[in-house]
Amino acid sequence: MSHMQAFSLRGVAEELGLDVVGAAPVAAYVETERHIRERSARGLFADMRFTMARPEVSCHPEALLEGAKTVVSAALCYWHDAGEPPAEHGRLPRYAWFDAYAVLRERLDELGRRLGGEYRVLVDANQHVDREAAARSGVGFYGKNTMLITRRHGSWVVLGTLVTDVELEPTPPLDADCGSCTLCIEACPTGALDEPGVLDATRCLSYWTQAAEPIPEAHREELGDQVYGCDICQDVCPWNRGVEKRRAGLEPPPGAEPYVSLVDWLEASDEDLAARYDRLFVPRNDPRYLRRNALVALGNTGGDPGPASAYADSDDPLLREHAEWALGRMDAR
Ligand code: B12
Ligand code: SF4
Ligand code: SF4
Repeated sequence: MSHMQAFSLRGVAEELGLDVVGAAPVAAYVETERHIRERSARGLFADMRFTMARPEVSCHPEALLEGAKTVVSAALCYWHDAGEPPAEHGRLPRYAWFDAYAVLRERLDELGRRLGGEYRVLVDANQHVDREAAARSGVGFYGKNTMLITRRHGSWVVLGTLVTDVELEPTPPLDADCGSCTLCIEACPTGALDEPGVLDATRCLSYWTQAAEPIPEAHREELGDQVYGCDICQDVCPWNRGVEKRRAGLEPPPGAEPYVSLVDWLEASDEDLAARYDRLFVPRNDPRYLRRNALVALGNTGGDPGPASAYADSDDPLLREHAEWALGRMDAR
C-alpha cells in the first residue's frame, strides 16, 4: 500500500474512543527479545507462558502479517471512581472491573477497517508484546514498575496493537521518564521491583493470583482483600495523579464490578463462576483458582467463617489447605 498522509490517525482514534494512539515502522523488538530470554534464564517469569513461551514470535511483528509496514499502538483508559468495598467483599484490579480488552479489540478492528489494506489486531495476545509497540510509537514510556505510562492517563490504560500493511507517518517515542522517583519500588509489599524496570514475577502478588499453584504463605496476608491482580505499584505513581479530576463523573460501563462478594465466589457453581469471570485469566479457565483467592481474602477481611468451613472438608487439596489457612487467620484475629 502507498503512503497515507491524508489519513489522520489521531482524528479517527478520537472518533472511535481510543485515548492515545501512535504508529511506528514495523521492525523486530530485538532488545525486548533479549530481555525476555535473559529473564527466562534467571527464572524471573516463574512458570508463565504468554509472550515468553515464544519470543521469536512475540517480538517479531514484522512476521505477523505479510507485507506488514506499520504497528499502530492504542491505549484505552479504564480508570473509574468507586467507594470502599462493603464487608466480606474482595477487590478486583481496576483494569478488570469490566472487559476493557474486548472494548479495545473492537475499536482497533474498526480502525483497521477504516485504514483499509490487510491488518491484524492483537490485544493481550501471546503472539505480541503490547508495551513495546506502545513505547516505540510514543503512546507512553516504561516506568520503573515496568508499566507503560502515558502522559495524560498515566498507566491506567490497557494496550492493543494493530499490525497493518498500510504505511503511516511514525509518531516519535516520548521524551519522558521516572526521573529520581522510586515510590513504586518502596510501595511494592513483596520487593518484586527491587531491580528497577524489571519485574520478579515469583514475588509479584498479581502473578500469584493467576498462578496454578498454592499462594505462598508469606504473600497471603499481603493480598488483603484483593481477590485478583494488584494495583499497588500504580496507586502510588505520581503520573497517575489527577485522573480522578479528569474522569470525574464518567460512568463506568454497565455491569462494571469494583468488588465481588466473597461468599458468591465460594458458593456459585463452577460453570456459573467460570462464565461470569471469563475476562479474568486463570489457568485452564478453572474457577477453583478464583475460589482459592477468595479464601485468602476472606481470611484477611474476616466475617462469617461458614463459607470457608465448607471448603475445610473439600476433596480438593488446594482449596482445603487455603480454607484451613483462612480459618486459622480468622481465629487468630
Ligand atoms: C505476562 C504479563 C504479566 C505478568 C508479568 C508482567 C511483566 N512486568 O512482565 C504478570 C502476571 C505479573 C502481569 C501483571 C500485571 N499486568 Co500484565 N501482561 C503480561 C503480558 C501478557 C506480557 C508482558 C510481557 O511480555 N512481559 C515481558 C517483559 C520483557 O516486559 P517488560 O517488563 O515490559 O520489559 C520491559 C522493561 O523491563 C523495560 N526495561 C528494561 N530495563 C529497564 C530498566 C528501567 C530503569 C526501566 C524504567 C525499564 C526497563 O524494557 C523491557 C522491554 O524491552 C502483557 C500483554 C502482552 N501481550 O503484551 C500484559 C500487560 C503487560 N499487563 C497489563 C496489566 C494491566 C497488568 C497489571 C497492572 C494487572 C493488575 N492490576 O494486576 C499487572 C502489573 C504488574 C507489573 N508491575 O507489571 C497491561 C499493561 C498496561 C500498561 N499500561 O503497561 C498489558 C500490556 C496487557 C494489555 N494488553 O493491556 N502481567
Ligand atoms: S503488582 Fe503488586 S506485587 Fe506486583 S510489582 Fe506491583 S506492587 Fe508489587
Ligand atoms: S512510582 Fe515513580 S518510579 Fe514508579 S513508575 Fe511511577 S514515576 Fe516511575
